[in-house]
Amino acid sequence: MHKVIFDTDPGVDDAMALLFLHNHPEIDLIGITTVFGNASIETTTRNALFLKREWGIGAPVAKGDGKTYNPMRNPIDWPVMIHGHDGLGNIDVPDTIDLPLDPRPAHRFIIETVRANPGEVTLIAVGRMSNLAYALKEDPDIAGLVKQVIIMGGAFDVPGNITPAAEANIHGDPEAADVVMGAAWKVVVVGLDVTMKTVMLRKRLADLTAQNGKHLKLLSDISQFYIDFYGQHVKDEGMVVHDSCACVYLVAPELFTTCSGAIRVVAGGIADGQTIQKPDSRGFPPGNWDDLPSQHACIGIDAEKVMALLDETLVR
Ligand SMILES: [Ca+2]
Repeated sequence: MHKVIFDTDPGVDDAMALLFLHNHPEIDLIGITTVFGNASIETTTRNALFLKREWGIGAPVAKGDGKTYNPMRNPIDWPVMIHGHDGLGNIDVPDTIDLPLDPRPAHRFIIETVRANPGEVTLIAVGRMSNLAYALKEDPDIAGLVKQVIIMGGAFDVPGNITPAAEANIHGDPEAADVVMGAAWKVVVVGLDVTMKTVMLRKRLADLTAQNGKHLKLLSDISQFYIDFYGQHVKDEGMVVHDSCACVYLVAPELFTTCSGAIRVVAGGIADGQTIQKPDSRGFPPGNWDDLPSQHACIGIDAEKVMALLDETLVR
């Protein structure tokens, strides 16, 4: 069993990823930590509690601080045109959910849960990297106690999605992402190079919902607004399933190819939030990538098999 803490900003594609983690028989979801990005921290946390309640998920929810690693960063508008005003596709999520939060802030929940399960926990981070960076700042030694970190974010040999240089999760907190990439733990970056190839068609989601209406009806309702947005960008009416793609990596890494090397994140200037890897196979004069751990950027994917595994798990 893979013990997982899911660090998330629900978020439509986050909701699908959460259902994948909840349904997969080899995954033990032991915590959900919330971060801001697709919506405010209040909204993403309320949404995490809502999905927990609706899908009967046992894992506790711990709320993030809702602050970038560098407090001087200017706030970015919430992407309401993609995720809706409620962060879940404008389905009228109740204002409050009558479920308790874990009393700890997200970064401390991560620290204490990792310390209680040394060497066993995978962190899957599909929002901004703020909580992970704050956890490392408070307790740098957890890097050696985490099994691996899988993140959805970044873009290496393809354009970004919020600027030509940057992917949104990284762009929302570049200083945090640079801390996460530079820490002495194994990071696998599942970025736009591969996620843009994983598309859930509207029709396919309807077919899956017909097979298992109980949980998928809600997911389908949540997803329609996002598909309306992505429909302009994706052929055949579908949605890119960024966050699910990162979760599939956990149980089927053989469906991905990776490039190893130190990764840095640009902070400031026109390329703010850009991810740049120094491949281990290339030599360069001394520079800013030296003496950092070699991380793993996904550069190839068997998208058909990834989507088949996603389909099969969502209908369980
Ligand atoms: Ca997300």
